Order: sequence, then C-alpha cells, then structure tokens
Amino acid sequence: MRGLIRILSTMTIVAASVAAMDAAGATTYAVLNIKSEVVGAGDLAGLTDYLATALSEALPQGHIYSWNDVEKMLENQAKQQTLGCDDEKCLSAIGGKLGVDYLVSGSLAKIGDRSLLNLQLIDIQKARICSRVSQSTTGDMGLLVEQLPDMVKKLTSPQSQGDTIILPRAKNHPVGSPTSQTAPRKVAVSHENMALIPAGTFLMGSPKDEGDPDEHPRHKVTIKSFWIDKTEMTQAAFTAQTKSNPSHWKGNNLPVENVTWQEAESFCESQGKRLPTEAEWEYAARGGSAAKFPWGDVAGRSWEYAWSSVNSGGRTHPVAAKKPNTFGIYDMIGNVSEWCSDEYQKTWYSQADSKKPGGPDKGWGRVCRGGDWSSDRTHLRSAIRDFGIGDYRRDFRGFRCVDDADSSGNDGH
Ligand SMILES: [Ca+2]
Repeated sequence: MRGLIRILSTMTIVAASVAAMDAAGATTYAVLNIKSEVVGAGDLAGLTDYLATALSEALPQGHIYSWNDVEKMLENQAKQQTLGCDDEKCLSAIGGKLGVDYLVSGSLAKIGDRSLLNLQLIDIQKARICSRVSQSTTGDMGLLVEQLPDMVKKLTSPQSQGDTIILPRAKNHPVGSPTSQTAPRKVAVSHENMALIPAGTFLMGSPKDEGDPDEHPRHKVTIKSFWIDKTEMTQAAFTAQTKSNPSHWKGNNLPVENVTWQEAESFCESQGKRLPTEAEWEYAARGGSAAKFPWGDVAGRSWEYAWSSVNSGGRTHPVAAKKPNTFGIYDMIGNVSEWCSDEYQKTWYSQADSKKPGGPDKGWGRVCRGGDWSSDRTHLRSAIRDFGIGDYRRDFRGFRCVDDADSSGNDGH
C-alpha cells in the first residue's frame, strides 16, 4: 500500500498479526475513540466498545481493532495526535501508522435534549472519508447503543453514499492468464485508436530509496508486444456498446468511471480484448523511462501530462487533453485510475517471475494504476500501486483495454 503505512517500532506483535491477515486477505478496520465534550469518559468508552462490537457483527469477514487494541498499537505521541485529529489527512496518517485499511471514527454532540452521533468510515489508502452516518435520539445512552448496529450497517453498506464496503470480492480469475484467452474472440478486433507497444524488458517497481514498500524489490519483467488504447475508455464508447453509463460526471469524451472491475473486463472482452496486466500497464505508462514519472523526475511537469489534484478542479476531464507519453498514449497518469487484470498483493514483487508477468492467484482486490484527478503529485509516479475491490464503483476509476499483438498477426515486428 501507499507510503502512509509505516509500522511503528513498538508494534512488532501487531505488525505480525496484520501481515498474517494480509495473507488471508481480510480487510482491517480500526475503531478510534468516539469524541464528545458533553458526555463523560466512561460513557464514551462504553459507546466506543459497542461500536467495535457492532462492526464485528456487521463485518464478519473483516478484522476489527477496538480502541483498546489501537491504544496498545499507538505510541503515546500518536495517541495524543488522535485527540486533535478530525480531518481525512490526519486520520489517514493514524490509519497508516496502524497499518489498517479503514478507520472508523465518531463524535457525539447534544442539541437541546437530543444526542447526535456521527460516524465516519475513512479509506486509509485513499486518505478519504468514504461514508458517513448520523443518528439523533432523545433520552439516554442506552437508546444510542441500540441504534449502533443499524448505523454501522448503513456506514458499511454498498448503498452508503455511493460507496461499497462489504461486498464480496470479485471472483478470481487465474491471474496472468487473462480471461479473454479462453473467451471466444471476435473475428475482427479493431486496433483503431490503439498504440502498438514494442516488446521489451524493463525494471518494474521503484529503486531502494524511493517509493512505497509494495513497489519493492524492483525487478526485471519481459513484456511481449501488445496494443493498448491510446485513451481511457470514453463514455461515448462505453455507452455505445453497453447502452448504460454509470459515470458520475457525464460527457461523451470524458472517461467512463464508476465501473466495476467485472464491467471493465467484460467490456474489453466484448471487443475481443482484455484488461492490461499490472506489468503491461507500468511498462506502457513508463514509455521507456526509468524515471519516477513518465515525463522525468520533476513532479511539477505533471501539469503538462496529467489531471491531478493540482489542476483537475476535483473532477474528470476529457481524455487526451494533455500531452501523450513517448508511446503516444494519453492520461496513463491521472484523470481516472485504471483497472488492471491482476489481483493485488502487497508483497507480490518479491515473488514475481520476470518471464511470467502477472499477479498472484489471490489478493486484496484488483490492481488499479496511475492515480486520478484527486491524486497529489507523489501519487503520480509510474511505479505507485493501488487496488480496489472488484465490485466497488468509484468516480475516480476507469479503464482501458489491450490486445496481444501476436494474436492479430500484425504486431509490427
Ligand atoms: Ca488514467
């Protein structure tokens, strides 16, 4: 995961258990103490405990760290930090220290004779609040406690603010053998608006002193020649084929977003193509460059090539409005992040086979690459890795398709 995850030196035992759960693929949640200036510490501690219990019941496949666990995991300084912490960035930093996927935090206020409990779910990887629920009740704490299970269900439900948290993961396909290889191919596969990427060997990941833990070790990967869409899949193209448009921001030439991994893969299959492997994606994005960014090592040049938090205005933009990379493909970095075929596993690079690029059989979710309109500049690096649960719809995630060059008999070599 991203750089925020730094296991504290005092967390040896916890780190070991988190790593064990990574292997098992469980999503991890940490509960922070509910804050309030109007309720006593004892009542708040009780309410926080009930919150952890309600989460455990709502998320039987997740792993929940109660506030008691969290207190043991954090150093004193970090614990103090949580007291003054209420924005996404600060809370995400706490989550990063804990090494969890999500944080649940809450606050309790009194308005007249009513109590108002607010809960929020923070996606640590995205440094973002992905769901909020509020509930007001009259009377005592007991009534609030009774409300907690329903509140937690709403907080973690797929319908919650358009975000999906607890849907089962997408069915696994054998990774490295994309499904289109076994799916019936169309007679004619069009390579219009696709760029032919030459075969080659490159260094995947980041050098030792750079990047996040999951980008190491940097390793050689050999890629066969393939075709890749020059642009992110547009809404015009997606809608023409599927007669539907799930995108949050509508526009023919905007990238389609809010698509699940399955929808993206099915779309590519319908054209006789497939989603890129993670290795193919990085190889194509780098455009032959070993530098941090496709355009070199200067983050500031992102302005010329990418829509990110510094210039997007908080939304998607028409595809191909920025400069292409040296392979002639647009928006590999920024605008919408892009689904890849591989499963994501944090430690995969230490096992990856250079001659058989492809992800593990089972991971945390599907790899997504390239950052998006909300990404800061450090998240625009070619090597940075991200993932999403296959069923999630996000307004910052889209895709593009690839096709094997040798399958068409026209690989340009
Ligand atoms: Ca992109």
